[in-house]
Amino acid sequence: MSRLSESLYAIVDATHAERPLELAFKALNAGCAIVQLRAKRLDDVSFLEIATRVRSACGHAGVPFVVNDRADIARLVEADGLHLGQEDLSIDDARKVVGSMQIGVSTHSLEQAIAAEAGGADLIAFGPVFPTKTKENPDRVVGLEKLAEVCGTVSRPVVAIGGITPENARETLQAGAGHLAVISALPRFLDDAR
Ligand code: TZP
Ligand code: MG
Repeated sequence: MSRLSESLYAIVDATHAERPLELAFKALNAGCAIVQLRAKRLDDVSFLEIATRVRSACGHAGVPFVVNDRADIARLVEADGLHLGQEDLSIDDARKVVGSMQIGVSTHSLEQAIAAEAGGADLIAFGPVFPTKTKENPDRVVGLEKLAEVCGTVSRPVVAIGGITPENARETLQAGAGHLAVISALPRFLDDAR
């Protein structure tokens, strides 16, 4: 059975993690597949500084680095990807800033997932699959059946997000998710990977 860390889309949340850089380095050491930096309440200078350092670490590790929300910062640090929510820039507008960079889009229904793919998303994040306390005003829990439906419908890779833990990781992958995006349980996944 494959190691879970290989399926990990590690979201380093600078609002929730005490030491975001340390967490990013740990995730890379554990062999995670992708690192995303999320910073809802960080000033621009700090966001750019952390993004520059995580970008560099990801480059050395050969792991794709994704910036959440901020097309400008993604471009400045030459990230591999930008991640957009339903209320962020449209894919078309973001492309004017980041060009051909990979763009992921958060979706919360089958309709949104289909629309994101039609709009040119390279990757579809779908959730919350399970209840989550991390996101402010989270959308309704979608569950594993809906995840499987989305995975069976869209052609782009699907990343499952929301309430994913080492306990529910396997069933989430079995539903068809390519990767597991994790914020609060990330330290637990990394401890398990040692
Ligand atoms: N989008 C949907 S759920 C979520 C986001 C950003 C939060 C995921 O955090 P956690 O702690 O892994 O549930
Ligand atoms: Mg967003």
